[in-house]
Amino acid sequence: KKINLAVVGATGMVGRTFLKVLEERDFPYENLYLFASAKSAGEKVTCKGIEYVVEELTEASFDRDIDIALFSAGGDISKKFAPIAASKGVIVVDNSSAWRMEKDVPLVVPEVNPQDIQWNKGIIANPNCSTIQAVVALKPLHDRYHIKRIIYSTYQSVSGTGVKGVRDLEEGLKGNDILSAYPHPIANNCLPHIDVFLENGYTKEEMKMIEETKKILGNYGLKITATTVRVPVFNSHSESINVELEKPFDLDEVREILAKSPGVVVEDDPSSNVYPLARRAAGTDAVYVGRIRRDYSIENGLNLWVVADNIRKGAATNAVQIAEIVAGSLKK
Ligand code: 2RA
Repeated sequence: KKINLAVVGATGMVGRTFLKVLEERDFPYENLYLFASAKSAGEKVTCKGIEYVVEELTEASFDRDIDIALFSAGGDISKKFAPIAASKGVIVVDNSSAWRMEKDVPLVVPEVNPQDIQWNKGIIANPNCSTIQAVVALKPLHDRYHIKRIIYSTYQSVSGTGVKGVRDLEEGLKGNDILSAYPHPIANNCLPHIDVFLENGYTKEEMKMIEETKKILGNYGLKITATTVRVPVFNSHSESINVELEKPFDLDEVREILAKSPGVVVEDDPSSNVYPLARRAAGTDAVYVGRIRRDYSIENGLNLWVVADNIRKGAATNAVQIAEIVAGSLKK
């Protein structure tokens, strides 16, 4: 049976990248339905050489033969419409944070915990971009050496905030400090403020990385802290990750394990100025790992520098990979 696929939020930055990735990977859909807000309805979008007219998303949108729906239209739309789609037998892959921590919603990175897809009840959640790239790098090390503690420090691009963030940086670099996405100018600045601040002094982004990592690695005992920072970079998130492992390790073995891990590219030769770079990662789907070195301040400590395109592997490609696994299971 060929798959009928819907994309909700088809005109947004991630939505458009969904279509690009579906085309690049020749996703096996027979029919494609594109939905967006009333404001964007009527827009024409092309995928695999065919032009589609974007429809307004309504409660009746799923009253047709749709097997899988990719959502990237914000948490409110997912909160309301994902259950409606699921109630009609659609399997939803949701890029918003609305459902990620629900106990009967698998939170999935295909290279890390694909098996969790099997217990979905109609909604599968795509993790936060900064979490996805981190767990792709950490999973092989967790399997081999068992992680005790993680310290995340991130350097996140403005595309994580969509077109508003990109515009703030574009204008800021021209000396026009508009504040549409951020409370302070982002040009020539670093903002330790992604999403909103919580009672505990952390931001929602920091708590997402902490809680989502535990759920995806299936270990709620992990000790994790995070500082997430917006930097004046257009695309790709860069992350300094410090891990304390249970078991002793040999650096060459760590490099070898990472180089063989699914979705990982090791770029680690500082003597030739080789380490992961945001500009090189942009537009690709790999998670790049470098600056692999021992943390001599603790026993079995390791430092990594991890970079990935936050719109592709951090959102669109990860969701399409999940949909490919779901499609494969439906076709049997
Ligand atoms: C950000 N990770 O970078 C968040 C949401 N995409 O803004």
